Amino acid sequence: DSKKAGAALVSVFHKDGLEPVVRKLHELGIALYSTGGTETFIRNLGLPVTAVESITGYPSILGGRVKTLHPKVFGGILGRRHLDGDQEQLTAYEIPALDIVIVDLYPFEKTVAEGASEQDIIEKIDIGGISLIRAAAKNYQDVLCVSSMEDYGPLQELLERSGGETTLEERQAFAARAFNISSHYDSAIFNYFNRTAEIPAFKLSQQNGRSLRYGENPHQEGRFYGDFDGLFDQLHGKALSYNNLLDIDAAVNLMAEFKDDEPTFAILKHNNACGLASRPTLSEAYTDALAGDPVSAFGGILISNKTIDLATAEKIHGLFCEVVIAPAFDSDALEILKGKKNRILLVQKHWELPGTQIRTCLNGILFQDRDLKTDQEADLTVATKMEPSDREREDLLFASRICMHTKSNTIVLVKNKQLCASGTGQTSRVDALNQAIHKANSFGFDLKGAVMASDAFFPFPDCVEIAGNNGITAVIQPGGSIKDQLSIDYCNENGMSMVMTGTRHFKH
Ligand code: 93A
Repeated sequence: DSKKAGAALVSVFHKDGLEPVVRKLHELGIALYSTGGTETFIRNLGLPVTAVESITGYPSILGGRVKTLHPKVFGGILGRRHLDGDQEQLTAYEIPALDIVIVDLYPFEKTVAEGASEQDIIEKIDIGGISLIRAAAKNYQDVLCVSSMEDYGPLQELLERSGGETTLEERQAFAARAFNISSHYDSAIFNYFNRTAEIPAFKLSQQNGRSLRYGENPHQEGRFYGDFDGLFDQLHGKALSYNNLLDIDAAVNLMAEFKDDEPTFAILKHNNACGLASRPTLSEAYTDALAGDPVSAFGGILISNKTIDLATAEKIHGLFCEVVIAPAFDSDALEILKGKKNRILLVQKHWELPGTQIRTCLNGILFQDRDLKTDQEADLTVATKMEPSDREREDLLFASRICMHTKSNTIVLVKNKQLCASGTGQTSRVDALNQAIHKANSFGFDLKGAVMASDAFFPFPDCVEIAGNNGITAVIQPGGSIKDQLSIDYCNENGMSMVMTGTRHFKH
């Protein structure tokens, strides 16, 4: 089913990158047909090109709204090469067969994003281009459909390799991509018209033709719809997996809380922090983050709020880890970290995360605002006779920022801007606290003077009792239990302080 192309129709918005493609088409003896601006572009390269107007007998009319919408164009794309009837009609009406269609659509989404006027936005709804794409993709049996400037490169490679011949499989792959482009384009238009619509349109994210290495487990296929490249540059390492993405999401949300702090390093496993520390240098922050749980750190996700320098990279290199995320890497640091072939190195380009969260549920979709309510100094009400010290206040807010990004039920223990341990995803708050204390002790932390954060209120005074017995001196929690007073009484009788925030931070 290999086919040699005779003619190509080229109608593209973005002309950059087009030159080598049209030069190659010409070199291969493939005739070029084109529209207005694209035709001028090709002619200026000194290549022969036929204007679509000379096939249709119509000029571009209505300010360019109707350029290619004509049976003489669409007939040449949709005609089935193996049907005698179709071929007879193409001959009878003098319709030239178009075997390759190259389109790059009007940039509708970009125009909306730039805040253009209603009129400008409406004019950027491509009608002819999208029809060309749909027609060419529908007739993939005979026609190769190139549906965006991102496919100029793959087309070029194909032409170099095959001399203008394409296989059915190749044409089908380009057609699949074309329908992804066209459906995404129409979804974007729908979202613009339906401005109350909350569910955005996502594009399938592809790396080397595949979306993800695999799903949650290797026997599960996985795909990611979204704009990974908008947030990250991958500098090194293997393709991402489903779990990598979930961990990366947890990591960037957590580190966003510390983006303006002194150097801060976090290590995550299974979407939860197992180490986090803020220090005068990043290298110290890394060491003290790792000390939080050097066992869990194996195979973890590392993230920092500052450029990774050589000293930090040398330390990281000794650890087996899946992903390292940072706003930048010093070149000598990068050299070292690239020493492990599979290690995924990501530059995080910005901190703007979507204000909404979407997940599937019972064959439907759950939708909510992201929890952006970070507890601040001004939100704290001291409930006890004892006031927390300045150092404790700082640690309490530090702990609450980790707490809001840890799976419920959770208790987070912090001392001197270092995560000592947390209990994560437990079915009872007492279990979460006991897990945290056990972990902290096993890694050699002295909890005397440590602080405790809880994602939700204490229904009973048992947690503060256990905390007090283990040397913890200050507590931060939302408050709001009918038995709050029992916890407050215990703190008052045992020289502990407690602050209420009024904000629950469940994370399920
Ligand atoms: O206004 S349109 O929807 N009407 C058309 O008939 C048509 N045909 C191609 N826009 C149309 N196009 C688009 O024009 C293509 O998708 C491409 O983005 C652009 C190329 O125009 P030019 O070659 O004049 O730069």
